[in-house]
Amino acid sequence: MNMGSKEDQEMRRKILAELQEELRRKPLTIGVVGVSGVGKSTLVNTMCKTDLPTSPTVACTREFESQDVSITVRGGVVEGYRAKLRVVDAPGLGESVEQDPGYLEMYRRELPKCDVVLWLSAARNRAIALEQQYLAELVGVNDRIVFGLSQVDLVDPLDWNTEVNLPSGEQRKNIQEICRDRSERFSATIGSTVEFVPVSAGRRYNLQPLFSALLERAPDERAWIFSGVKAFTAGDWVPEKYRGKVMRGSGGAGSSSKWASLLKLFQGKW
Ligand SMILES: Nc1nc2c(ncn2[C@@H]2O[C@H](COP(=O)(O)OP(=O)(O)OP(=O)(O)O)[C@@H](O)[C@H]2O)c(=O)[nH]1
Ligand SMILES: [Mg+2]
Repeated sequence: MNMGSKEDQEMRRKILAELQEELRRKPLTIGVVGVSGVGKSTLVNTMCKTDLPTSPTVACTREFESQDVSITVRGGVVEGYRAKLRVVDAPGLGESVEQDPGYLEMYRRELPKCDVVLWLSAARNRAIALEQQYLAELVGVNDRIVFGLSQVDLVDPLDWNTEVNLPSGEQRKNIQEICRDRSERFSATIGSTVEFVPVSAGRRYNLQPLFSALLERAPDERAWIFSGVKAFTAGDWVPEKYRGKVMRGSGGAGSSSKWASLLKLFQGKW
């Protein structure tokens, strides 16, 4: 017999109310940025199942485009709960000298609103001086950046293993080498350690590790919501101010096992 189920239900209701309130105030917001053509809109389309325009030939996105999506909690006692996630697709930097000042202005205005910034850099682009310049300029606007090495399916020798949907052995070595090299260069630019996550939106490759890296980079005061939609695992995901409220409201010194069971509420999935 489950002695604490009523209290558990009540506590769960309160936690969800807090979560919903915080998400209503400001959804989890991820900004996707980088130079033109690295595949920002394509990645957003893949993640959010949207239909943003993309182009194989010319610069495409002209404004910051916000997509609100729900990520559904899978598993646990609140299976089916939908948390709102905002993914913002940025125009590509470096499109032209005419456009750049305006785009940079937009970046300076929009990036502070993002919890996390996803900086995409195309695997095959070796001329990264321009990206380094933008990064040096924008890291002061929002430094919670995750770096994604995009379009890795286009790395030589172009023999993607379609059967298992993974890079071939040779490709994997080259991708690792590019990640290492790019990490080194970008680290030097911003003066702190950068690590690139290899991804391919086209092949839907490595999106989950990318998402996890984004969740981990969330600002401390919002990290509890991010971990809430990911998985309730540790006992400290709810900040004190909420925990106090929740525990008081539950009518007493809730047992640690009860609390632990509540921490398993969510198991978010992309
Ligand atoms: N092979 C491959 N092609 C990709 C991938 N991601 C994007 N592309 C292609 O790259 C081209 C540019 O993609 P976009 O998504 O428009 O790039 P963007 O960064 O949004 O470009 P701007 O809006 O101009 O800044 C398109 O032709 C995409 O189909 C990928 O993972 N693999
Ligand atoms: Mg675009």
